[in-house]
Amino acid sequence: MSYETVLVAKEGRVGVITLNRPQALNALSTKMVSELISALDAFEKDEEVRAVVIAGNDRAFSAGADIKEMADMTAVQMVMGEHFFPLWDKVGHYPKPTVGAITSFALGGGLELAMSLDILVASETAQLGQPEINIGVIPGGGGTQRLTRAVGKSKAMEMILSDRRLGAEEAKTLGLVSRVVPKEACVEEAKKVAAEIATKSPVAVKLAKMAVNKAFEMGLSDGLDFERELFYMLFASEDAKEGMHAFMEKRKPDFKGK
Ligand code: DAK
Repeated sequence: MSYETVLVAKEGRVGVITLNRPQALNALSTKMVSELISALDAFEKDEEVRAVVIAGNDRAFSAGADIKEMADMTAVQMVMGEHFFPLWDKVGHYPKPTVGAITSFALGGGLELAMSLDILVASETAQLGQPEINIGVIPGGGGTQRLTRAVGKSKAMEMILSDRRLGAEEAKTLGLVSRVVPKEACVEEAKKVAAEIATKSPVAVKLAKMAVNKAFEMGLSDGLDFERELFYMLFASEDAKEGMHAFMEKRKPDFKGK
């Protein structure tokens, strides 16, 4: 399939989607989000793809929702789905592992998109923030919830109420991103993280991702029970047998996702 606003490539077992509206700092237009979701859907169905990288370009990961597109919309148009908003939650519910390459600005919906991914790699020059307050609105794509869980109340309040932005190192210290690398290495580093995950059992990866995400939704004892059930369930997979036997036979496992 060909797209206008995203670039799509497959590198071995890693699917790579590059947001590609550099002239608008990758502002999230309805078209771009639709194409992003359609590329994600294609990678979900593609058994060869075991992890997906979503990357920005030199100028931005994304500066948020396209303000020019959104400015004159009515609440009713939004409720009735005349925007990308109904598609939004698909990223957070994506079953395969996702790695974000925060090449530069991740602002507003750009940061919210990033926070819906599993692992974030940031460039040294990245700027992360929720500047919606400057245009008279609040985060609407998960920022008040995901950012607060990630960085705590005081820092989240400062960012959301006053547009205080985080640099990459501070974001790493707070746990919002997991690695910081030079700008030119950012996308490659994200691909490396994804490629490493792609060597593991896709069944175990999928269930591990589900279990970690539940940590944000369940109380501790329910979460522990949930984890235990998934752990037991994995003993029904061929991959778990393969992994343990490969260990005992001192060879590399060959995981088939079965
Ligand atoms: N929308 C549209 N165009 C944008 C844009 C944006 N968010 N950000 C940048 N651009 C465009 C600029 O208009 C400019 O275009 P031209 O004037 O050249 O045509 C071009 O990109 C370059 O931008 P600047 O000239 O401003 O570049 P600077 O380096 O001077 O500044 C900046 C970079 C990122 C600091 C600045 O552009 C900026 O402040 N941008 C706006 C950031 C922002 O306010 N983002 C939040 C938008 S609201 C939801 C899901 C998601 C959302 C809501 C609901 N649901 C599921 C319900 C998300 C909402 C948002 O993100």
